[in-house]
Amino acid sequence: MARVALVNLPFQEDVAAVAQTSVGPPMGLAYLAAVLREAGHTVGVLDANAVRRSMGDVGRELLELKPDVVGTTAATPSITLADRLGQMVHRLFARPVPVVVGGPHGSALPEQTLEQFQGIDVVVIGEGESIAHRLVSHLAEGELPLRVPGVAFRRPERRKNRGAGPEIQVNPPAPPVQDLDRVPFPARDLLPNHRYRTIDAWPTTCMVAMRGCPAGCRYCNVPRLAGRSVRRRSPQNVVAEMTDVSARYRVRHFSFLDDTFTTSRTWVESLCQALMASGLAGDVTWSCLTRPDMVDYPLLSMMKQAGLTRVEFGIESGSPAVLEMLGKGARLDQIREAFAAARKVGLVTLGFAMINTPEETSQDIDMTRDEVLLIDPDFLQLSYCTPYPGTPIFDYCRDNGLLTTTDWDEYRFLRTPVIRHRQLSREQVMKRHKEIIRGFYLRPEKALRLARIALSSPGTAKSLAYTSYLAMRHILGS
Ligand code: B12
Ligand code: SF4
Repeated sequence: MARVALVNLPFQEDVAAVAQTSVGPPMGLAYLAAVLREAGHTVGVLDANAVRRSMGDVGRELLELKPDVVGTTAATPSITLADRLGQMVHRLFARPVPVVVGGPHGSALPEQTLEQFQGIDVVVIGEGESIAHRLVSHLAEGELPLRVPGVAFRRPERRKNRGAGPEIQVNPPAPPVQDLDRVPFPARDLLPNHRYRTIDAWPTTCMVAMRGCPAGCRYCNVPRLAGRSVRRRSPQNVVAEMTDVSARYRVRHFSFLDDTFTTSRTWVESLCQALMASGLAGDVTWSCLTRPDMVDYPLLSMMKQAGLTRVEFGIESGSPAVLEMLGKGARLDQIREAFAAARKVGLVTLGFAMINTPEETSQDIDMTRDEVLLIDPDFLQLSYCTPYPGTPIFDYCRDNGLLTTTDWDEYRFLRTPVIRHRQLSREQVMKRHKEIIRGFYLRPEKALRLARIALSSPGTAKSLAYTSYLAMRHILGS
């Protein structure tokens, strides 16, 4: 059996900005740790992001752990950091220690990732639970994972062409786990649980109740990463995990990471009933993310009764033309109604919107500015539309000469626009971004509302005070 170190890279400093102030557990790595441990491997998880460790610290901890295999997860803007980790691991150990990278970037571009980043030995495409044990066993024995599905790796013994690099083998995809109840609960005992917070709750933790999304938003990686058919855990299985976690770690708030929590009304109703029957509903709170066209007042009321305190929806844009371009599939009236219903029910709301979408005009940006003020969610996360590899928007931007860079470090949606705007310069786009954020947050009624939310519980006050500090630093400083 192998010794496996799973590293959550220290990316937070780079992504921190307004409303990007939550620090959550690396759920993918925690699930893999549980599966590998169940199979008999020795696993350590180093959440360098939450405990604010530098790459140098990570190196020192790895030397102590002496792993046979190192794994990490990477979104597009952290893929170069994953490569740095790999290069460091290759230097640190005299024996070969393979470095495996999973997550959205490698899943979208497995071959290119291996060509571009020599620190990465194996890319995992899509979900890892069904193959992790086989993969690690092969690698720890010094064998290539020739017949393990869902992975890509170099074949040093085969050359692509004379003089060119080694051939890259991309294996057929691994079938996604169908019965999610059979996956063990994430190994939270290996995580620094007290470090996790969200915008309005601390301490908190995250939950994953389902995988996949039926929608087809053109800017989103999820349908390709996890499929368009939704697989759900049973409500009983979800409640069992929440009960266990709240007893063990005294966590009082759970953030569901599921992209579209309310795709099945029946499932949500059963979950709410199970939460109420278990007594958890009065004891813990939770938040979730969903589409505005998949909720209504009665459903949100029931969710509130079962402990829901915050709901997050995509607004995306105030321009119907942009919504159409993005393939959002939700209309402005539905978006407004969803926020109004959430407010009426008494929920805290967070809205996601973006500017600098392909072919967007300056007037479209005005419409988005006006729309977010009209809808007035409690929190707003305004990003630059970012074309992540593997999405239709990426292909569109590439094919129409709208990509300003393929330096993946720049693909941070709150920080840098990477789509060429046809009317505005990059500086003008960034100025518009700042204006909208300031116009939204720097209002007396907003300050009052946030103060009221802060007073709702000590955990909320603590987290919101910190969130406000970071937000103000960002709004006023940059
Ligand atoms: C939670 C989350 C975050 C959290 C991360 C918390 C943490 N500590 O890791 C925060 C808020 C910090 C975050 C930030 C960002 N995120 Co985010 N995030 C998500 C979200 C909603 C859920 C991720 C999750 O936990 N899923 C559940 C677990 C079980 O699945 P998983 O992580 O995919 O892991 C599985 C497989 O990928 C695989 N796997 C993954 N890693 C490994 C490693 C090994 C060794 C193996 C064998 C397998 C394996 O096996 C796992 C189990 O099946 C996803 C949407 C989604 N549905 O995936 C977006 C998503 C991943 N995020 C996205 C984006 C864009 C970002 C940001 C770039 C946004 C920004 N600020 O600019 C940053 C980048 C941060 C970074 N790493 O550099 C995009 C990724 C696009 C891309 N190509 O990069 C996604 C897909 C959302 C989307 N709609 O497109 N994010
Ligand atoms: S943005 Fe949300 S609703 Fe749209 S495809 Fe992605 S996960 Fe699904």
